[in-house]
Amino acid sequence: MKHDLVLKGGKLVTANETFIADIGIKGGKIATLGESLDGYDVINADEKLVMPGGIEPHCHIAQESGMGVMTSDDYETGSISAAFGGNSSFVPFAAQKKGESISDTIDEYDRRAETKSVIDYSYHLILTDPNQDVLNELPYAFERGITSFKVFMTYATRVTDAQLLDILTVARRHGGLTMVHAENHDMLSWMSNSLTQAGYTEPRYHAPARPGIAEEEAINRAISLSKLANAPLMIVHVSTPTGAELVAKARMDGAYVFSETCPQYIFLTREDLNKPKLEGAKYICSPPLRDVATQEALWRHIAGGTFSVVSSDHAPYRFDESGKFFNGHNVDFRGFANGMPGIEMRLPLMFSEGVLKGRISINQFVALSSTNAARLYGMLPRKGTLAIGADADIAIWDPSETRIAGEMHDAMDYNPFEGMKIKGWPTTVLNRGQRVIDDGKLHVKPGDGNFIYRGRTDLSGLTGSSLPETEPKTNFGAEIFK
Ligand code: DUC
Ligand code: ZN
Ligand code: ZN
Repeated sequence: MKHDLVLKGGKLVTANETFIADIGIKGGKIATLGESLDGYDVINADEKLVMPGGIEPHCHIAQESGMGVMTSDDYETGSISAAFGGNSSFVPFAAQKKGESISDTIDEYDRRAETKSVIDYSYHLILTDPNQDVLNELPYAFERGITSFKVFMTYATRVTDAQLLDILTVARRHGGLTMVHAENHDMLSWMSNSLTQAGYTEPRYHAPARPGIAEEEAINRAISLSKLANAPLMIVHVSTPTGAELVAKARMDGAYVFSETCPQYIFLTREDLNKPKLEGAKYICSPPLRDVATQEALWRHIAGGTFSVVSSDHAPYRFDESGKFFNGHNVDFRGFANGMPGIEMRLPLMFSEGVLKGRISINQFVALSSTNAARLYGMLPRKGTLAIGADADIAIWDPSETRIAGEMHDAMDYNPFEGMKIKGWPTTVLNRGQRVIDDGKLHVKPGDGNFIYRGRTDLSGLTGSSLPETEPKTNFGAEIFK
């Protein structure tokens, strides 16, 4: 067979194996894995690593924050930056506004994405107003191929425990995944008020205002709620060793609990918040940066399998009045936009510091950067692996290229990882067989990315946590989860 495109001679890496082969692509899909394949077009991948394109599973693009600040990146700049960082698809958030129906939220984000994205995309739906009408409408999101939902345990948009149980239950019934931002709201408010009333207002006090114990308490509670509903839960941006241990324990028990951490928690510390002249505001993100001991513990949980994915939590707000200083300069730490960029840095950082420094294997890198996200968010086997019939979403990496991190392709005016020496960069990214990035250049146009219609979360390997009080055979016949 003559293929549209052949990748020749690369070292192929999946979540499970590493082997030398050509990849033959036809009609945007992987048609053949073999030797001496024939193609109208050829990319020489000798000396290179050929991996599934990254799937960025947590990023904020063309989204207003809880404080009403629009991210600097729209679907064009955000997707371009993601692609230069080795990603062939991404899943930002579609954030429901108070009182808005789910169909209106999805329609609005379709308008923001469809003529702009250069790579394939989907959305997680952020539920800020889970009233009964919205719960009744949730199955409609599944019809639209949106099968994951994020809720907050803090901020004005926080859900109560009962609301979280409702969402977990509906999501479980349809095979979806509930994602949770786990921090105890009252602990954060109390600490913030105590600090600001005593005059501790600079950006660095963002860290003590959000102590690790607030995350640990909320993670523990969220896991308990997930166990009660026997429903899958993804704890996003875990930043504490104890939080990770709670997840590891829940997983050992077979519960449907998953988690992610982010590069900022393993490469930066709260000392970065203490930079002079409000520079510390660049490092305000939530949960906040922690310390060196935390970095080491989180690496162990990455290597040991506690975390299914490492996401960037790219939340880009420029260091000017459009972003960090939307409230002006004269505000306390609560008044700065909350988040930092990193969509283009996630995979190079994990490759350079993870794989090349021997902290994780190259196969773990693929699992953490692509395959597990595809599995959890209903995209496997179409995305996230190098298999016959899969979309030809592929990243070719040069493991020897070394660069100092500097300006990225996003719409930001700073890079929190600037100055780091990074070895190993993606040189070519394909999305459905099309060159997105090659030779350092963009080869597609805004709008070439397609919406990814997603399916169910894969819960294989976990037994769940059915409790005697919720099981009809041990609770005197009461059917709770119909
Ligand atoms: N949570 C996120 O996931 N991103 C930015 C800020 C936040 O609270
Ligand atoms: Zn969050
Ligand atoms: Zn986020």
